[in-house]
Amino acid sequence: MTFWGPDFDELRATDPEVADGLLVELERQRSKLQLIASENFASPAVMAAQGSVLTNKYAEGYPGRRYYGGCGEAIDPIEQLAIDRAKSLFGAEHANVQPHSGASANLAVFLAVLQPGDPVLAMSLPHGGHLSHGMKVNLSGKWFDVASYGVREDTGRIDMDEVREKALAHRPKLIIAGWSAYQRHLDFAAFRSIADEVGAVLLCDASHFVGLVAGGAHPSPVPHCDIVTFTTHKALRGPRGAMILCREPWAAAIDKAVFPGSQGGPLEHVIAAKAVALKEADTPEYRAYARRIVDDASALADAMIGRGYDVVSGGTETHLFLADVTPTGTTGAEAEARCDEAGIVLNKNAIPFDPLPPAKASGIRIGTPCLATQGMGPAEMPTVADLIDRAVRGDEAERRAVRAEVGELVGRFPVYPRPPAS
Ligand code: DSN
Repeated sequence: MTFWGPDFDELRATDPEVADGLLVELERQRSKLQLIASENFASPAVMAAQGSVLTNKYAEGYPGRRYYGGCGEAIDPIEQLAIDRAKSLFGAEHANVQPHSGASANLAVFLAVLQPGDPVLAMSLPHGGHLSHGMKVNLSGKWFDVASYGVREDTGRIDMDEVREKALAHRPKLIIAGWSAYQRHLDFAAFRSIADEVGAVLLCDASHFVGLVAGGAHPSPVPHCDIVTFTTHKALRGPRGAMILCREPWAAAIDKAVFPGSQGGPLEHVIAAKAVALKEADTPEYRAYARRIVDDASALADAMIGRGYDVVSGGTETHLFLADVTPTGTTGAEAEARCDEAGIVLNKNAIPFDPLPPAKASGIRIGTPCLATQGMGPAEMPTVADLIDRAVRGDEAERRAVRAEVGELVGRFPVYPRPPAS
């Protein structure tokens, strides 16, 4: 059978502007150092599933119970494969693979668990939480009564006694464990015990670290939590999207909250790509990859500390860390811009108790999932730290020199390799 799928020549003929943009982005990803902690390079197999005829199919409902004909031959088996692989990989009782994004997954959980105005306890955004965990201008902050916990100023770590005190005072109906900028393992057992003490449902938003969990390089929240949400495109290296795992008693409510509660037709091409990513994650190669991400992050954090940066909590156990750039006389925003000029892509980030507004911020967030996908190991991390440091502290000429060295480094660890010149 001839495969009918993405045809770049066809795109170039039909829409050269979009085709050119795509090539520019491919070159940007290939030629710079990608240190954004929430990004990765999806495999050709993941992208082939995503860029397929599955995009043409409506499939509202779930496998075996759809509101459209034509789902039985391929759509149902593929979605069921994704569900079964997710349950098996994470040891979960139930999986819903339809959420379009992490925020959509969290929204579905709120719909399943909460009524408007209900009390919620979640990590504060300025301390590393996520906007969908109760930020004032987000739906979660507008519709629920959200109290927040944070990290201790002296340790940079979450204090579970403080979480318990806040839970006893606020009596949340839902407690959210999870973050987008924190470098330590969460104490899932302690969260469970607090949730039980106050009668709360325990949700873990594992978006950032679920790829490490899949590879056995991070403790799993699944045995401790009622519900776990996560995006599939970070360290897990799947397509842009999300999933929800839950205990069986929550299964019907979660499925109903995703569809028809908060979404319509599922993106079956993305679900197919999620299935591929889950298969890729269930391999010894992926487990070695997950370990390398953590080893790289730890080595890079140590190398940054050695160059005078204050790393929040003094190091990392995950795929990322926050480095305070104040000792260099810059802000996070300036450091981000200087790094970009030198071919190093990262993001400014508030550090806990940051005196600067978020648009400036005192820190930068550095993650290693992309570097590890390229095959860089701890041995390369002192070089990466040196390039970041010189980009941040140096002048324009220095940044030009760094740009050239970045090109040389990524040339030795190519991602999406170029075909040989003909
Ligand atoms: N925006 C993602 C991040 O960069 O952490 C989280 O949604």
